[in-house]
Amino acid sequence: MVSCILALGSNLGERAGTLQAAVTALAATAGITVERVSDTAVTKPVGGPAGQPDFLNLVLRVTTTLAPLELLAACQEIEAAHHRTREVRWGPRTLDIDVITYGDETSEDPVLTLPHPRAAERGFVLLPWSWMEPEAELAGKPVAELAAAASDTPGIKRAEAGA
Ligand code: PH2
Ligand code: MG
Ligand code: MG
Repeated sequence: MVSCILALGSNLGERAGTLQAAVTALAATAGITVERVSDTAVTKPVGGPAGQPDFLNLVLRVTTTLAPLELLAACQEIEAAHHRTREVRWGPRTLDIDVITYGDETSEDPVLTLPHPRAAERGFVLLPWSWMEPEAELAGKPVAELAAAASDTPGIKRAEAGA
């Protein structure tokens, strides 16, 4: 069993329903157990085309018996089930599921770099993670401190329950 952080985002369609369905689908996947779900953050888009809608973002603590690339494949299958297409890098999307950490593993593999190469600068990952696990660390640094330093953090709000 390996403990991992996954980050989910949506800024098209029924965002909250999509995220909920994705959590349910991950929990129903053989070899994945969802241990914790963060509160949902309402976040301004970072990068990508101007004028895209706000995201809803959340993070999960999962344990898994899957290998890293199997976990990635399971995430991509669930993205595909939500009609995710990949036309524009960092463009609007119905569902994005990123593997942020896989145990303490580090990898330079461009298919799945571990930890996620931009996670340490992304408030939309770090802040909901710090809400869920105030003591968490990423590559030896407190996630709450990284969140406080991230340039997009000031624009992030906690979604109302049921939003
Ligand atoms: N995902 C990106 C790029 N920019 N911005 C926000 N606020 N939330 C995201 O999930 C996000 C983003 C690439 O996957
Ligand atoms: Mg992403
Ligand atoms: Mg992704």
